[in-house]
Amino acid sequence: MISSMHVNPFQQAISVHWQTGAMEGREVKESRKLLGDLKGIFLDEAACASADANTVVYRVKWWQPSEPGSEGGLFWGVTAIESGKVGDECFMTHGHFHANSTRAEYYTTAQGEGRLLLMDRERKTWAEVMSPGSLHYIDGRYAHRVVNAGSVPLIFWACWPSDAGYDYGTIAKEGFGARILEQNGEVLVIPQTEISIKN
Ligand code: S6P
Ligand code: ZN
Repeated sequence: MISSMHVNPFQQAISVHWQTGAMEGREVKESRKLLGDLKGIFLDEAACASADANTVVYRVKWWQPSEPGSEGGLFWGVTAIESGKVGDECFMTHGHFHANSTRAEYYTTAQGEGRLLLMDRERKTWAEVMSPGSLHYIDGRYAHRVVNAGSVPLIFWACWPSDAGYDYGTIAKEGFGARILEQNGEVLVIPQTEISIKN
């Protein structure tokens, strides 16, 4: 018989379903980003303005068992990005640097097809292909954004340190060094320098 002193209070507090991205539990937090929240993020501002601002672009669920900012803890979350485009550009996350550049992160894809855009402080940008089972180690120095390049929701799990923090401002101001467009069924990684006229 197991005495109560051996019962971990966290055990079974949260449950996840790998494939669907379901994550349930009293302490699970939830947020969603609408097109209207992502103004200035997409290239084609006219297309963004003419679309319904209430369109859901992505949802995030996460669990933070330790205080944000505290050292040594880990957070766990899932993001589901809808399939869709603004002009030729695929739906994507806002993207961020970690406020603490020594704090790395893991992503792993459960469903869908996409690209993980990574960028260093010199704006050098590259992409990793995301597909079911792909595992991505994100160095704490790199900004990260996920783009849904497929026809179903892109779902990925993430694990990151409780004191990673967020720097959204740099991306809001300067964007990434490349964009993911879909034209005639082809997914293209276009360097920002080649599309600067439109931005
Ligand atoms: C947190 C982690 C993810 C993102 C989520 C949404 O470090 O990278 O949970 O927060 O994918 O992206 P964003 O850029 O809106 O935070
Ligand atoms: Zn992150």
